[in-house]
Amino acid sequence: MRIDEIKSAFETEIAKCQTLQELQELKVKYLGKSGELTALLKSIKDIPAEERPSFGAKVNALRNEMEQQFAEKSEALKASDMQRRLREEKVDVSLTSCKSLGALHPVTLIENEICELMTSMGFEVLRGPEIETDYYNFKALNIPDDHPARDMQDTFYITDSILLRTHTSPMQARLMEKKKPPIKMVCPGKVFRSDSDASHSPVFHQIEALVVDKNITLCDLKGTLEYIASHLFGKDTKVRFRPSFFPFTEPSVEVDLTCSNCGGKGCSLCKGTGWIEVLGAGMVNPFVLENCGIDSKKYNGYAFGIGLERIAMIKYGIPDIRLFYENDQRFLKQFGK
Ligand code: 2U9
Repeated sequence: MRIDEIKSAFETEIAKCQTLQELQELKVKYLGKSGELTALLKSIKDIPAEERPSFGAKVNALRNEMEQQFAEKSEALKASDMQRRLREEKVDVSLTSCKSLGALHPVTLIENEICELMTSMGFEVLRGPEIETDYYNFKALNIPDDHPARDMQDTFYITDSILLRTHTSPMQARLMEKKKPPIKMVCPGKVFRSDSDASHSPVFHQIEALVVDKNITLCDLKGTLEYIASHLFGKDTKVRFRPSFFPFTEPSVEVDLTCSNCGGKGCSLCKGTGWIEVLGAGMVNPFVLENCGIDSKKYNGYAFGIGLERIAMIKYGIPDIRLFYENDQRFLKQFGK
C-alpha cells in the first residue's frame, strides 16, 4: 500500500540524516506543501467514499508520527552538534593570550615625561590643529613673507594659505588671542617640514613652552630649562646659552646641555666638545605679543621649543631618526616596558 511505502522510505531516509539542514529538506519533501504525504492526503477524493475515513485516519496517524520523529531527530542532531562544537572549539585558558606585550613609543615616553614635569610646575598642556593657516603659522609669529621657512621647499602647503604646521607655535598664538596673562602653557604634537635625512624627518614631534606675565626674565627661562635638563639627563647636567636668531623671540638663544654620554669630557656623541645642542629659546618678541592682542609694555615672556626625537636619540643612543617610524618590533620593544 502506498502509505506503507511512504512510511518505510521515510524511516530509511530519516535514519540517514546527519545534519539539521538535511532534516529540514526531508521535512519539506514529506510534509511540505508539495510533499509526498500532503499529495497522498489530497488524493483522498479519488478513493471510494466508504474507505475515506480509515484512509484519512491512517494518513493523519503517519503525519503525527513523522512530526514526532522529526522533533526527536532534531533534538538529537542539536545535542550531537553541541558535543562536536564543545570538542572542536575548546579553548585552552591556560595559554597566554598574546606572545608579547606592546610598549609605549620612545617619542611618546619623552613627551609624557616632559608634559608631566611641566604640569608639576603649573603649566597647562594644550594641543592644536596640525593643519594651520599661513597667518597663525607665520605672520602672527613675526615670520616675514620672504623668510626661507615659508618656501615651498621647506613647508607642506595644502593651498596658498593653508599648510601643515611647521611648529606648534600657532597654538600659542591662538591661546594668547583668547587668554589674558598670566599664561604658562606647553603644546606637544606633530609638526611637518620638507626635510629628510638621518637627523631630519618630514614629520617629527615638538614640545613648545610659552610663559607670559609681568617681569619675566632670561633667568626664569634658564632656571626652568635647568630643572627640565636635570630631570631628563641627570642632576649634574649644565645648561649653556648661545646667542641666536628667531623671528618670534628677541633675544634668541640656542641651548646646549653637557653631554649625557661623557658628562662633558668630550666623546663622539658631542664631537669632543662636551656639549650637545638640544633646543632653541628666547624672550617672546614684543611684535608677537602685540599681534596676539597682548600689551607688550605691560607684559613679556619666554618661549622654547624642543624636538622630541632629538631628545630621545640622545637619551637612548639612537643613531638615525628614521628608526622611529619604521615600526620594527625589535627596535620598539626595547622601550617603555
Ligand atoms: C610663540 C612665541 C615664541 C618657540 C621657540 C625655538 C626657539 C626653537 C626649535 C627647537 C628644535 C624647533 O623642534 S625644533 O627644530 N625651536 O628653536 N622655538 S623659540 O618660540 C615661540 C613660540 C610661540 C607665541
